[in-house]
Amino acid sequence: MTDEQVVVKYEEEHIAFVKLNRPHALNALNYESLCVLGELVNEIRVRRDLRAVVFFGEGKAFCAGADLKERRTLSPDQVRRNVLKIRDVFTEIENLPQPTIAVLHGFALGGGFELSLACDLRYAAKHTQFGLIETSLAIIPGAGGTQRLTRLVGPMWAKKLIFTAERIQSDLALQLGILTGVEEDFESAKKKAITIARGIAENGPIAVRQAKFAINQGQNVDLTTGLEIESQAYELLIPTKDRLEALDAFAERRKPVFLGE
Ligand code: CO8
Repeated sequence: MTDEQVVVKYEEEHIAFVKLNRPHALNALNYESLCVLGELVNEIRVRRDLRAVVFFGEGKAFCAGADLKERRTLSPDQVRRNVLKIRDVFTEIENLPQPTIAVLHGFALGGGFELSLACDLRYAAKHTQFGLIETSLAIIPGAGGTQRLTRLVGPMWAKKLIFTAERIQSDLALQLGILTGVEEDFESAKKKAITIARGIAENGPIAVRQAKFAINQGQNVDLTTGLEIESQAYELLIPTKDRLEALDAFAERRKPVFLGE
């Protein structure tokens, strides 16, 4: 480990912020960053008071992908270790019970783009460049990109983007359904993400988690199974105090206060 804090977590009210913090390397992901990222994600997972998570990058980019300088020094087994690690960490991010939002600016390339694809929502600054550029390095997207991008944009566009390794700008990424929204610059994209996170945090937290669970689990199953997952997720909400609080608040013409109980 180095003295540098390669990934930083802080919290504001019910929202966790995870900042990639290797700006001198455009937040490229080395093995240490992946390990710290994984630890922080697992700390967030068990926190009932955290209701949304915002990921962003320090400096002039979100993330330029795998650390190519480190990669050059690795044996094939160490490369396998890194690929397994990145895949596991991104799956842990995807499976976080809290909604996740990525704020993208500068570059979101390779593993950096794949990290954002593991998040639920993506807001980008106008001039951000996106690309699953791995085939230009004689590898393929190995951190979920071939699967998650395809589910978002369909196989034709996923193939075009991955085969050509092209970098696209925010406007096309928005058009393709990769982005939830585009803002003028990093600050406004982050502000937008925080506004969305705060809005989410005001809703019933158990309901939001159950909704995320039902959507994620239902994506890869047939409709009948998906409807059964939804029904079970709903069932868990019936005995909650928050559900009764919502009904009381409606009757009393006030805003509900949800405690996550
Ligand atoms: N790894 C390490 N260092 C990097 C990386 C990187 N990916 N990207 C940028 N840097 C460093 C540069 O070397 C430079 O450092 P220094 O000043 O010490 O030389 C600093 O960041 C700033 O970069 P540039 O001067 O190059 O900045 P530019 O604005 O001129 O260019 C680019 C920005 C276009 C993003 C350019 O830096 C670039 O092409 N970077 C490489 C992008 C890339 O190919 N990423 C890898 C994609 S493949 C991948 O992510 C595979 C993931 C799959 C699983 C991985 C398991 C771990």
